[in-house]
Amino acid sequence: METTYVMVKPDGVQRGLIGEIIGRFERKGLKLVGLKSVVPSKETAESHYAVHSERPFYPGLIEFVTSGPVVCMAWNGKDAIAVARTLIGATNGREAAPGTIRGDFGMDMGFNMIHGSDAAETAEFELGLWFPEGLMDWEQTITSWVYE
Ligand code: DAT
Ligand code: MG
Repeated sequence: METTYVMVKPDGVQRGLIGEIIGRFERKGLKLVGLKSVVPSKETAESHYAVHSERPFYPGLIEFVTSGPVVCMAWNGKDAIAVARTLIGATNGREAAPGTIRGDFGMDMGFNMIHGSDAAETAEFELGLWFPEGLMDWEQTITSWVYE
């Protein structure tokens, strides 16, 4: 079992897609182990996107992600990191496959509504960054009907 960090970005919140996005992860069979909404600080946003700090789009990305509320989530399940990335779709909404979140709702690269960790190390770092208080440890009764 893995846990991944997923975040509805300010454009997803502004467009009223919080429920739609959370619903897709719930219906897939992932287990919610962290959920909150915050307006990210510049420090947190800069740490989160530190790998992109030398890219030309970085200043705009930081301004965008700190511009309003985001929804921070932690989802747990088998191969949760890859499963979440599959649900999310390609970075550019115009190229993302139909059926994915970005493919169904997005038309842009920067305004792509959602973030998902891309590997085990980044998930661990991002979960610690956004949920320093820790995650919820609970048994979900449907688990025995999600996995054989
Ligand atoms: P992803 O969010 O699919 O993991 P990424 O890690 O490569 O994509 O980039 C992080 C975010 O930065 C991405 O969601 C949108 C923005 N971004 C990436 N490449 C960009 C570009 N060429 N122009 C503008 N924004 C970009
Ligand atoms: Mg990424």
